Parts: sequence; C-alpha cells; structure tokens
Amino acid sequence: MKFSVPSASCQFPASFAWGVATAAPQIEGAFDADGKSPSIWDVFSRKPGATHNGDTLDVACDHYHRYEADLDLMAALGMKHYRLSIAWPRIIPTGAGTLNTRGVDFYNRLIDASLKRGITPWVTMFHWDLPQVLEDKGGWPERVVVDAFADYADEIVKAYGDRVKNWITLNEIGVFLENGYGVGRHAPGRKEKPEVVNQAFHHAMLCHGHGVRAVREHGGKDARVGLTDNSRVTIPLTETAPDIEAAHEQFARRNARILEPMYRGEYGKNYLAHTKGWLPKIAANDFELIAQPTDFLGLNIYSGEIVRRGADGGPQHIAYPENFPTADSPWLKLNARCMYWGPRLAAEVFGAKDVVITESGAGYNDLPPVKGEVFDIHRLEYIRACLRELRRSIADGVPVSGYFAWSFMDNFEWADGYDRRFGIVYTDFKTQVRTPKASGRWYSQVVRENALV
Ligand code: GBH
Repeated sequence: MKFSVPSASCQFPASFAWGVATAAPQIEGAFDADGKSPSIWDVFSRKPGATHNGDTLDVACDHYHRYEADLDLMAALGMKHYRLSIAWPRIIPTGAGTLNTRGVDFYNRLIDASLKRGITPWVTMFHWDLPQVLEDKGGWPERVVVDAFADYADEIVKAYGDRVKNWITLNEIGVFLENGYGVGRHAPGRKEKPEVVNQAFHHAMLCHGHGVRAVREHGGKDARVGLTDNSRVTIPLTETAPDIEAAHEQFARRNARILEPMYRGEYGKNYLAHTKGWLPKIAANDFELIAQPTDFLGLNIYSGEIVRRGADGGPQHIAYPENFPTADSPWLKLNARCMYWGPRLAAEVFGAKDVVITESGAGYNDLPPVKGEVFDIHRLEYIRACLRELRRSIADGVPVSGYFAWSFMDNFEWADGYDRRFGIVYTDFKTQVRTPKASGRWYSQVVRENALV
C-alpha cells in the first residue's frame, strides 16, 4: 500500500515564510549583563504580587548565553525564519545618547549565528521592555519617549541593516499600553486616566513612524518594515453576507485606534468613538510620520470575537458561553476561525497588502517531559486547526506571506510567569534543558513540506 502525500489543498505557496518567534525580555535573562540597564519589566516584576509566583526576568531561558545551542535546535527543526526582538536597554542603557557597544555586539553575534544556519532574522524593535530611565521621565505618556525611540531606531538599523532585511517596529501597542498604563497588570503598573493612555497611544504610533523612517533611511533598498498589531479579530457567527458585513463593521471599529491613523493618516469617527472623543496632542507632520507606507502588516492572532448582524442592523457582539473551550490561558478561546478572518478583514477593511502572522499559538501548563517527550496534543491540534483556516484564507485570495509560531520555547509569559507555557519546545527552567514537544516536531514537518501534514 502506498501512502498519499499531502493533498494539494494542504500545500502552502512556494514562497511562504515559516518560522518561530520570541521576544528579548521573555527569553534572554542576563538582566544586568554587559552594561544593560533595567527595563520597566525588570523593575515591575520585582514588585510583590506583580507576577505569578513572583517570577522575574533575571534568568528566563538564559538565551543570552545559550543562543548558539538554541539556534542549533531551531535549525535542526528546519526553521527558515526567526522573529526576535532587540532589548532597547542593552543598546542605549541611559535612554539617550551613548551606545553600549557590548549590547550592540550581542545582536551582531545573534544575527550572524542565525544567518550562518540559514535562518533569516526578523527583528522587532520594541517588544515592551522600555528602559526604566525613560519611564522615570514619565514613560509612554510623554513625548520624550518618541525622541529617544527615533535615535534608538536609527542606531539599530544602522548597526544591523546590512544583514537584517525584515523589520517590525513595535509589538502590540494596544496591549502594552492598556495593560501597562490603563489597568496596571503589566509594567510599569500604572492606572492612568483614559486621556493619558490615549496620549501614550499617539506617542507609540509616532515611534512606529520613526521605525519606518529609520528603515527607509538606513535599511537599504531591499529592507521591509511593518507593525505588529494584535488586531481584534471579528468572526462572523455564520459565514453569510449579513454576518460578514457585521464582522467588517466591527473590525473597523475595534481596530480603529491603531489601523486608522496608520492606514488613513487621521483619527476618524471610529477612533473618536473608541477614545470617547479625546484627541491627543498632535504636532505638525505627526500623521505624515505615522501613515508612511509599510511593506506588510504583522498580526498576532490567538483568538477572536463572534459577531453577527443584530436586530438594529448593526454588528452585535456575541459572548462565548461560559463553557466554551479555552487554553489554560483563560482569555484564549479556542476558535481557529480567527486565522481565516483576521488576515482577510485586515486586507479588506484597511487594505493591508501583505499580512504576516507574526504570532500564533496557545498557552498551557504543560507537564515536564517523560522519556524525552511532551505530548502537547491540545496545542498541536489548535495550531493545525489555525493553519487550516490560514490555508483557506490564502485559497480565497487573502495576501498572507508568512507564519511564525509563538513561541520557539517556553518563556517568561509576563504577569503569568513561567508556568504558562507557549513553546513548541519545552524549557526546564532549573536545568535549562530544551525538549521539542510533539507540536514542535509536527510543526517542523509542516515547515519542511510546506504543507499541512
Ligand atoms: C502576545 O500577547 C505577546 O506579543 C507575547 O509576548 C506573549 O507572550 C504572547 O502573546 C502570549 O500571550 O484581559 O485576561 O482577557 C498576547 C496579548 C494577552 C492580549 C491576553 C489580550 C487578554 C487578557 N494578549 N490579553 S484578559
């Protein structure tokens, strides 16, 4: 008997970019090595009750010292692309001015080590680790952060732009600002008035603009840049015209705060509805910076919200029933259709010309390996279901060009600490031994075959 190879409908486009993603503060550890200054997360995680078990980022996966072996494993799993982030406090520890060459050199080594193994680096400029010195000056609600970021972006693109051709400006503006300055669940743990958070959003959008500008100025002709957003995905209850239309409308509203200024160069009615009419202080030319054309939109997609056309003709949010399945991360409703509708709506509603899934995965409290194996079947099945939906979206003509599994290995899951695991590789945080999980071995085959196996 001959076994069949994956059918054509499981095949992905030839140029599709497969990879894994991480972020510096979640994996590097070495919190004070080689001249790095504290980030807001180093400070915040030390506050009693701030993180699960009081976990800190001090050691994390010790990737700072183990990156060679980690990249060996990544290469052994067949990964072709790696999304990593740069820790701003390693590069400019004082927040402004002097460059820390030892910090700069770490990423030189990391980037070279990736390329040597045939792995293309995708670099996120900012994944939440603001230098504490900038928080001491008021943090994101103050414009001083924008000037500091502009310098930082220039410096890193100048330093690595000869080898790094894929840049992501900021990761999930909405999450680090709402959580960090609105509800106080994330660093720096502030609970500010909505107007203040709103001003912080404007500053983060300006930083995105400076990131794009820096890549255009110093990145070389072949460099590409985009923002990574956790756009709220709206899933039509039924895939019929009225519900799809409702999903469109709701998507436009839910994501107005970031995608409207970025794609339309203005704060429009959906934005104003979201911010209750508060306009931030806007300086001349701000929108020119914010709305510069980008090359792709990065989407981190884990879940989505159900919408249908309501009795009043507008979109109606449908709450998931209490007993709807979630990952161990309770916010992560396991609805794989988010991976169809996220990219499609970003393209249809905001005109995103190229979408890259910069994160996708599921958080579980996995048990330690038994005889070298972790059967994280729940994660494997969810990722598979998501990839089927992504494939369906591509078949329907949605421009999606890449997918990064979050995360390469278990790491510091912010306020949830180390028990909440997202890796496709298991990290033993005591011994620092890495063990590919069943999901990782399976994903490795998907990447090799460029097909859902
Ligand atoms: C991403 O954030 C991050 O980019 C990444 O660093 C992180 O490790 C990964 O995903 C996994 O979480 O109010 O209880 O409903 C995801 C951000 C976290 C945003 C949960 C929505 C809802 C929390 N999401 N959050 S709740």
